[in-house]
Amino acid sequence: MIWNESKECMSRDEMMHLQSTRLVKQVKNVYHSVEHYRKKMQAVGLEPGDIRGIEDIDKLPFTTKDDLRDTYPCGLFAVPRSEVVRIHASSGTTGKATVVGYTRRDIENWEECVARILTMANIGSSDTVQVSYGYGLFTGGLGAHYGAEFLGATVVPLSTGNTKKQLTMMRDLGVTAICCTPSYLMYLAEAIEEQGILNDLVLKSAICGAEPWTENMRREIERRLHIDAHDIYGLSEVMGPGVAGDCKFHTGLHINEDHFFAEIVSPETLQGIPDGETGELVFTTLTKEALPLIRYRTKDLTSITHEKCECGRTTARLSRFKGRSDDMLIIRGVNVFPSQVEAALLDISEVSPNYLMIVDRVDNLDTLEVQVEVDERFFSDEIKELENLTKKITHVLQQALLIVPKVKLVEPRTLQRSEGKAVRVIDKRKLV
Ligand code: DLL
Repeated sequence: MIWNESKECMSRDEMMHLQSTRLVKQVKNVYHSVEHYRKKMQAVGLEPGDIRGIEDIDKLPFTTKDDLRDTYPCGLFAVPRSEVVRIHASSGTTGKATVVGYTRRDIENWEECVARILTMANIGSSDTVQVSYGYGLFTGGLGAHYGAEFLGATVVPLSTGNTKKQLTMMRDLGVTAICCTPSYLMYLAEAIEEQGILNDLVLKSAICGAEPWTENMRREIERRLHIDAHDIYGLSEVMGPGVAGDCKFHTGLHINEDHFFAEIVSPETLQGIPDGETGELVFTTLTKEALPLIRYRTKDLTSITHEKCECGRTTARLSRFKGRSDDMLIIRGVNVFPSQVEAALLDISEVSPNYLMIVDRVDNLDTLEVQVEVDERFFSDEIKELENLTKKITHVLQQALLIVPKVKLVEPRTLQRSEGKAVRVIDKRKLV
């Protein structure tokens, strides 16, 4: 089934026409409502009238996470606060979070986008959907929740953690679909095998995203749980989950193109590159009211195709994500920048800002160890003192990163120094 045939199966000409009309309106809107955009456009001598359609998009300046940071918290909002009905946030590159907002209409469009993707995964009103993405400032939980509810499905809002309860609910409530990160689903699959309860479950599909995963991992999940596993993509700045997702043919993620115009550019030259070639994904939000973004550089690496899919949808498709062009890590679904660790450590006088992050995946769960050099002036042989310092650093990093790292103190000047770019991260996770 297709949730919204009139939008998902438009001819390319109709889609481009719709995108053009929406872009022209959005550019006028941001020029008049957001000082930061107006200044950026004026700096390159651009007026709203210069943008007459999608073919003019590359005249517009790019937007990056820095623009959001420089206008923290809500400087890019295009509506008065009274029209904002929801706020979410994700990690910024340093101490400051990236704050995003939604009007009532934004939430309605978001619900629709997620409902389209759940429909691609064959989920409908008679399904019971367990949402095991985190609820809160992260967009995963509430985003999936509203979309599933909009579809008319029965939603079980479990959020993350408490695996025992997740499995009890899944079995007792007859859950037929689950939304969670792929690594957490692998972890659940193991727990299900250990408890020998697979035959008690009626699970038929999973909608996984929020972190990179491979086609092999998707197949492995399908094999172990006897379900269909689907990919869902999104990012808080642009909306949250539901920007794109894959249908039963698994030949790329269909973009909700009537809301988000996608470009693929070279991260070096920022010039557009042809269909099928890998580059950085850039989005312009065509309908967002609270936080419209013009040519937002996602830093995600992928390629695009505009060919019609076997499922009947005509929307452009993104290939499975191949990584990022910056140093952002995704640990247990949470975005982490090494610069956040550095910023947090600078506030602790007993340590030097030399650190090493070791990311691994143990039993399908991501782990983070942060090795920190103790400052010479504070180095002590007293175990109690070192324990207290470890606790203090763990607490500070947990506050900054929203995940609990394992902190390991090391003696002064023991972490390897590098002559070029410092090596701050060792990521041992192998995506197979
Ligand atoms: O992760 C939104 C989301 C929630 C998507 C639940 C899907 C499911 P952020 O926390 O802002 O938002 O992180 C966005 O996560 O730029 C990608 O690098 C990565 N990402 C998200 N989905 C996928 C995916 C949510 N399907 C960042 N494959 C993005 C690979 C993904 N990477």
